[in-house]
Amino acid sequence: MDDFLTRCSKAVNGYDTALAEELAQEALDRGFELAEVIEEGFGRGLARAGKLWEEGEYFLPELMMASEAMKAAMTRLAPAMEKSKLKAKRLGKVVIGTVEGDIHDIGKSLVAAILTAGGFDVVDLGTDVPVSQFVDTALREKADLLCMSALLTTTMPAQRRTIEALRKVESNSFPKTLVGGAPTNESWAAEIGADGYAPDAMSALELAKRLLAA
Ligand code: B1M
Repeated sequence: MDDFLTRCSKAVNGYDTALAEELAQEALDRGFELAEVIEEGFGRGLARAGKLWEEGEYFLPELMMASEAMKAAMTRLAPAMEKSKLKAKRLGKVVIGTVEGDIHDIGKSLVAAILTAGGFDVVDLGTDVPVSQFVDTALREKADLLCMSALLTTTMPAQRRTIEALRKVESNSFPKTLVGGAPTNESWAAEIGADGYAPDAMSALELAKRLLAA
């Protein structure tokens, strides 16, 4: 399995879209655990491409091509994840998005995919999501959990503003709140009154299950 995950990682890191799709199909054919393939395989390749970009080894087009390879693999896996969601016990409804002013969508989409595969109904609002859209959608959808991703230190405060706005609304059913994204951490989550913080997609799934069971 480790060898297969390394091949998935290399396909994304090397922005080989055709190979990434092939490997996604192989994962389906061989019945591998898809959450693991996404997080430890393709996702790791993308994180590596991000690191190379930071170090100046990759330029923007290479980074974007790596993210396209990841998206192609995810598209191939999506129908199977939908099916496994139907088979899995429905665990609750999640509204997720990247906060206002922030267009980073790869990590957020990874979290959304893992939550979907793990049995949650996920409404993905995309990126640059205004506070009012988070709050309105969470209440309209009667979400059990509101997940906010922020990748920039300058956009982290939007997580706080969303939680504050949620608290001002009169409603009988409030979602729990979960924050994440590279610059956030446990103490930030505590400071803004979020119910939880997760460092990666798998921890987000585990924490979502724990929060909703509590
Ligand atoms: Co941007 N960017 N970027 N970027 N970018 C970072 C975040 C940065 C750290 C790079 C750097 O300078 N070292 C830096 C932020 C610095 C800071 O504020 N601390 C940065 C910057 C500065 C910028 C711009 C301002 C650059 C510019 O224009 N001058 C600009 C901002 C645009 C905007 O949002 N308004 C910008 C733009 C971009 C691109 C468009 C080029 C591209 C995004 C493409 C896209 O998403 N479609 C991009 C990328 C790719 C990155 C890096 C290289 C990689 C991010 C990524 O996708 N990682 C990033 C550096 C880095 O993080 N190494 C960087 C892979 C992904 C799987 O990981 O998103 O961390 P990540 O998600 C993880 C966890 O964080 C967690 O789970 C995921 C894995 O399991 N997680 C959650 C994420 N969300 C979660 C939510 C949860 C729980 C867990 O619950 C709700």
